[in-house]
Amino acid sequence: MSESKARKRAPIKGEIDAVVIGAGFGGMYMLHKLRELGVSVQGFEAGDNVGGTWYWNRYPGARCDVPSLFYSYTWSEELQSEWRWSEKYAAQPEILRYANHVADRFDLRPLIAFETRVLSAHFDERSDRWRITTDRGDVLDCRWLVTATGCLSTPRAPAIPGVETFEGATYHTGAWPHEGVDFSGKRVAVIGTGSSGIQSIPQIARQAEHVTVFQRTPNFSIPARNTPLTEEDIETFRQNYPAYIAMVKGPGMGFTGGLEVPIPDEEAQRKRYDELWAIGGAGFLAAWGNLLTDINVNDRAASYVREKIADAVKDPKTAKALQPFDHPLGTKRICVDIDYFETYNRPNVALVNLRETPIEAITPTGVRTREETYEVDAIVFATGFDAMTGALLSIDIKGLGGVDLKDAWAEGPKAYLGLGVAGFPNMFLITGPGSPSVLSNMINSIEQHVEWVTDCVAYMREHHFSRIAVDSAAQEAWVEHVRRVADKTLFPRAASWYMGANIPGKPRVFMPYIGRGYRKKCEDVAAAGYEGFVLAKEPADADAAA
Ligand code: N01
Repeated sequence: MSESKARKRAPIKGEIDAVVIGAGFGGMYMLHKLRELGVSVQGFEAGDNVGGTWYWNRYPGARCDVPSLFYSYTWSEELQSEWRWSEKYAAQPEILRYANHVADRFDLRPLIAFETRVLSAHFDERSDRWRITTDRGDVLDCRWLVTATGCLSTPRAPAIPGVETFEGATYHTGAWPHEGVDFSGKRVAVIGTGSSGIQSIPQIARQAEHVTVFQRTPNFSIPARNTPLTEEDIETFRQNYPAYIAMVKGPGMGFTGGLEVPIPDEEAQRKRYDELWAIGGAGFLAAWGNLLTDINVNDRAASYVREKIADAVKDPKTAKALQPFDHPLGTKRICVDIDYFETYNRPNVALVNLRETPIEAITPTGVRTREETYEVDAIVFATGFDAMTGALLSIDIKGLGGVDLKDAWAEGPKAYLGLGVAGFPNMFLITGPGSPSVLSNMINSIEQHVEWVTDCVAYMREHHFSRIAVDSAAQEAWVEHVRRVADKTLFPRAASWYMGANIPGKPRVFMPYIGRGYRKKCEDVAAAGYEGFVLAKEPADADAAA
């Protein structure tokens, strides 16, 4: 959206209690809760509507990999009972409709300035307030800054030589044109085979004249077995809802990794995999509690999936190239697909294995590998995101002493509980690095963080605190704990975006928190008067808190 097309409005200036950046599921709920608390709040959103990740990722086949009944807010019974999902895994348009419904139902739009990017956030230690500026000329001073900028919201296109010379159309799955794309009669290159590529390739192949998939690393994918939801499905879910809520609010946030469980013999294992394969979806990873911690257990499950790929793909060379080999199952985000591997049996789809023949350049008319040039009309980059930190670090955020967040995170992101950062008082991250975030059901994690932040703001108001600052020793201890817990799993063995490995030069740190008991830890911290944070009544000696 160019600035000239953006809706005109006067710049917003002055003082307010809180600013929330982002109007996805995190930002929307945060706005609702703060307003409910009686806090004056302004939201800023780069898009021209709500929905966050579901606003931007409109590529064909975009669909949630968490069952829709679970990918729903739980904080409003009315909302829960009046919204009806149509499919087991909702497609992007339906999730976006849900986000819009929430915005209307709870009258959130008046709180949000759309088509507005926050440029800077600078902390003023004399007033304990943040000064926020935007690309629309807004200048707002606020006590609390909440970043709800999303974990996967900064699309990344690789710097392939010659990309700027390409004369056809280029698209990124994470910034898809709103009007959609008609690939009929077109020769299309898709670069990237993560979740976005795996979801979009079957859909593009149905429409385009020809699709060439450029794959650097094959990924594990489990069939979704998507179906329409029946009245019976919904009734069963309603009946089990209290148990579901108890599980969500339980200490483990539903994550069951790391358990030592006895593994039965080969035949019984196979039976279990057959059952889970027939059910479909990411639940395959829950086959055994130690699937993500014990390489022997993982190897067997991975072999099973590789066999399934070989069964699905007719051409043996293509099947071989599609079998993941360089990471344990589930240590890169597991993909959930509809007809992905079967799509390679179509006569109009070809796979180029970049491990054998890397891309050398993009030419004005196609993609050139070491061995061949592929003439195409369009290129789809399904090349992922600068995950977890990209959106935050694209904002000029300066905390105590004018320290830049980019410098504070030069060795990788450091945050206490994924909620706050030492040296950046009164700033809260929704699902920040060091919290379960992308390893959990995002909606549940968002709700937990929003509610924790709301309670914290209420506490500060009640006790007349003007500053809450993360204690750097508590932060160091938490970061170390996050690392140690991750090291007990197989996750660090994969060059994944969880590790920052997809971005050249990004420090390799396992960013999400994979341990159990996270919710309880956050509750205990709050109950102990915000242990690990330093609260101050007056704008004061900042160093005491940093
Ligand atoms: O991105 P990715 P994504 N030349 O980073 C390849 C969520 N999501 O957008 O592995 C050639 O996973 C790269 O290859 P390699 C979900 O959490 C959710 O697909 O680096 N290839 C890889 O194949 C997911 O994990 C849903 O060797 C290049 C691909 O691009 C996350 O978003 C749906 C390349 C990037 O895969 C990210 O998924 C979609 C190059 N220079 C996404 N550079 C749901 O279902 C990169 N690649 C909810």
